[in-house]
Amino acid sequence: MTTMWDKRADMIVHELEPFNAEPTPSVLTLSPMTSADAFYVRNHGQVPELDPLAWRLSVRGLVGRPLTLSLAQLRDQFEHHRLIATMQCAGNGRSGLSQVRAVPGHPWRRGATATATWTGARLRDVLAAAGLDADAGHVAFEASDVAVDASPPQGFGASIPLAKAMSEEVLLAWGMNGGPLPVVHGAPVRVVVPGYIGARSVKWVDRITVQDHSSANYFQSVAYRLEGQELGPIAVNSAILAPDDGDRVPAGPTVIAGYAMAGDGRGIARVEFSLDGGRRWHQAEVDDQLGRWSWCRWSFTADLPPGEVEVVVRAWDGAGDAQPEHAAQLWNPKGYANNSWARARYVVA
Ligand SMILES: Nc1nc2c(c(=O)[nH]1)N[C@H]1C(S)=C(S)[C@@H](COP(=O)(O)O)O[C@H]1N2
Ligand SMILES: [Mo]
Repeated sequence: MTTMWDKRADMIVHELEPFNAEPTPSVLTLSPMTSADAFYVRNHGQVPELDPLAWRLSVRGLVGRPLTLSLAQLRDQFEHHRLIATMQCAGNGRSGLSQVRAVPGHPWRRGATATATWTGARLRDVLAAAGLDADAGHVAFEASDVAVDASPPQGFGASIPLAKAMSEEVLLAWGMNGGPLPVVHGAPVRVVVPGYIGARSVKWVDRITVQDHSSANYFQSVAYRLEGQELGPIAVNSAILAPDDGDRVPAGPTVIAGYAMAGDGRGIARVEFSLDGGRRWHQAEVDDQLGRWSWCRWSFTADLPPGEVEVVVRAWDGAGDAQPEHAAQLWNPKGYANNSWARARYVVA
């Protein structure tokens, strides 16, 4: 069976055009890395079909030598780097906020996140080739897809602070999981900003502008803000993937599994679970992180008593930050950054 953009047939499709979809939670437990057919897709506009031979990347603004690079030049003139990074949408977990009070936007569960190996050139190497002016402060990206949900409709764009842009982890990627970057994920080239909300990892990027202020693009200056602040690093969060919320499970020892993700390379320090609503906590087993920019998978075996059982999970990052308890504490009108405790209710028979 052929499916949209070669995705699994069992994806939860939030919108067909533009295509927005996430995997069912249990699919994310199949392997530590996410296969391309299960990787969530977040599109604000139609996927542009770009000719890789005609594609050009311009680098301009506060630089000494503006550049225009073809794909071949990008690949030939810059060192190749490979990195494992988790992509995560700021709207991941939005459905939990909608349960508090309605929010517009796709009701993402906690599958708007996935982990891949990305191959590309370092943004900082390209910026170094262009030569930064002294007053450079932000690096802005623009793409060729037209976002219909922006006002006015415009190409998708974003920016990151110069310090992040000059870090070794930010890539201009043409490869994913050892193969070519799929079109729906941004081919010919996308930005990968590990540890930041997915919206900063601009797909189909064709313009890079070095400037002294952040991007005026709708998706930086209006959307993806929380309490007036531009969203950047991800807040520590976790999800229970299997068994899924609402599942019937047999009484007795049950393996419960999920992921935890820390923002901006802070790493996961520990993951805890509770079977009594947060009075007593126990440690989950946390797998080795695949790399500084990756989620961690965790699991534990719980002896579930018959009846209705709620399992809650919270993670701590390396900076000592923990997930807040309730989605109600986090509710915001656009439904971003719901990093409240992960919860799953089971009917134990
Ligand atoms: N050009 C462009 N880049 C984009 C987007 C988009 O709509 N257009 N969506 C952003 C958002 S909100 C997210 S979460 C990630 C999703 O990346 P994925 O579709 O590869 O999972 O891409 C980001 N980059
Ligand atoms: Mo996103």
